[in-house]
Amino acid sequence: MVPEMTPDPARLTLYGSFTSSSSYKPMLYLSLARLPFSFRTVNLKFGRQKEAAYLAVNRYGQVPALRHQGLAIVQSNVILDYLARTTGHFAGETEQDRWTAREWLSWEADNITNVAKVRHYSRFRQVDPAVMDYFRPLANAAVSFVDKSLEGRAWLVGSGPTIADIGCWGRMVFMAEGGMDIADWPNVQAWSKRLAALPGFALPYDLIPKKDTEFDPCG
Ligand SMILES: N[C@@H](CCC(=O)N[C@@H](CS)C(=O)NCC(=O)O)C(=O)O
Repeated sequence: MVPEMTPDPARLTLYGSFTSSSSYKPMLYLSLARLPFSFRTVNLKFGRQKEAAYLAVNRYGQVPALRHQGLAIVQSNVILDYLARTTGHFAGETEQDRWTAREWLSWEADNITNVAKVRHYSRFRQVDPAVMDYFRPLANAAVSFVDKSLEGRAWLVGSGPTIADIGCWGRMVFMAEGGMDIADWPNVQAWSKRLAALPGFALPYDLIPKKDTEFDPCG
């Protein structure tokens, strides 16, 4: 079924998919922020992301997408930035923190994406081993950089969780499905436990529904 394309403009409506780390990022934000929203599933297995109705929302033919107040916002990190700016959670305490959080999201898209690739090629698509030999060291290097950055600190930016943590963790969450053991990066592992202790936290398969759902945490 094609997801509903005429959502209530006043309500946050997120389009996403069950197995997608990019969808998990805004889902996690909304869950941690305890915000009400509508979830509309876009079934990647059936290619719904390439259908005209969805392409009208997200020209790249990918999940996620967010609709709100007549706007269509795509790219998971831009969605995180939008949510932080409009709903006021996890943006960062100071002006510098807010820019540093956005900087992490930009870095994430270049680097942690390699973790997603290793997971994708392990779980969804068989590739020549040479391809894995190329991406695995890049994935390891990205997680190692996060690990080093977390040395002696609880969160990537400032003194509390921000969209930087949600964006970076959200893309590396499936690392075990790519054969990457989080225990190899002790600071990352400790950080993931801090994230998991936040009210509203859930892992992707517990958080992202397989069908259209209304989330009303306060209702
Ligand atoms: N840069 C994009 C990446 C989005 C992305 O890769 N989405 C995947 C699922 S995680 C997707 O829709 N794949 C299906 C396709 O490309 O056809 C973002 O961060 O939103």
